[in-house]
Amino acid sequence: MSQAITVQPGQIIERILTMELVRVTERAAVASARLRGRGNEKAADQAAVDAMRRELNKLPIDGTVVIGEGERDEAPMLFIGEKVGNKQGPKVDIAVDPLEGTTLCAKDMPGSIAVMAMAEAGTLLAAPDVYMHKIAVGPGYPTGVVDLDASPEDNIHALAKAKGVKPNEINCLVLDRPRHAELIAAIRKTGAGVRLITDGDVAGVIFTTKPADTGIDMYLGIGAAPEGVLAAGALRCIGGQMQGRLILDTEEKRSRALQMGVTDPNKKYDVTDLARGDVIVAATGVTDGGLLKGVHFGKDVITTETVVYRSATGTVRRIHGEHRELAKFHLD
Ligand code: VTB
Repeated sequence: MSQAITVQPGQIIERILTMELVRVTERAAVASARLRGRGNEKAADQAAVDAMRRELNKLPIDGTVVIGEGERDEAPMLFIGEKVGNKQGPKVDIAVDPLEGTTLCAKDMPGSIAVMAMAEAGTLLAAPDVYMHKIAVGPGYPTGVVDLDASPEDNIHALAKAKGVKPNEINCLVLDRPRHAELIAAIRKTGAGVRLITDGDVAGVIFTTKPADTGIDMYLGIGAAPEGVLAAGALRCIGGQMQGRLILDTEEKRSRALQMGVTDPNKKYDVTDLARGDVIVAATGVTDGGLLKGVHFGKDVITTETVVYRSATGTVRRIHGEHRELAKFHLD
């Protein structure tokens, strides 16, 4: 008896592409991992960009980079608006951060990843490379339990109540930056804990989706906008709530944002405004970290760990790769 096909026709290609995304982030991760601990952020990033771009251009997609290495004049590769793929496939938006946490990689510290998202064309926010105020919590809470415009105190109390715990049992994750001194003090005043990270807030947001494993209930603070879109893509797949607002504090930033289609500079974006269509997100560890193991180089084998999220089904796969055809990796 033949089995009914349960995948919608329009989604079949996308499903097959899930594994292709894994290949792309694996290659970017391996390329930059060779430069771990060399103190050269630029070189590590460039290696990841080259590998990611080369692999993306092999994919059967008609892709447009909406989140990339920068605007055309400042980034020769994977710039915003660059076309990627062999054009023999669906029109898709591409968001990349070939090496998220360049400093972590250059210093061989935990948590650098190669990450990308692919989504239905026109559905990812084309965010300029500016800062974004962000707040995120994992799945299972009532909609609107926390709010970007509420005080940290109110958010912690609301979240604690919804979780059924005391505020001092809530843990928040914040980027360790001087700009967050007040935020950190306000969180601690409630009795809640703050885990500080030096970089890597894509993973930081994702940590909120598994508080029992990560110990993190909420992400708060100001990080980069492109990373906000990538994190939102992952939350669309796993569940959870996120809000963000671009920080457009100069005329130059506002006009740059306007050129990218941002007509309301004060808009509070919800997770579905940041990534509103079908989306797949893949991330491979570069250095060992809380989300993923890093790349390990053996004599005859290179190992990688990748997680790939798909919004159409909410499926999350963790893929432990053992790569034995080492010759192809020497390109990287
Ligand atoms: C964060 C962090 C990134 O940028 O988004 C941060 O998660 C924000 O910028 O890994 P500042 O470093 O200027 O504070 C990164 O550090 C790099 O993109």
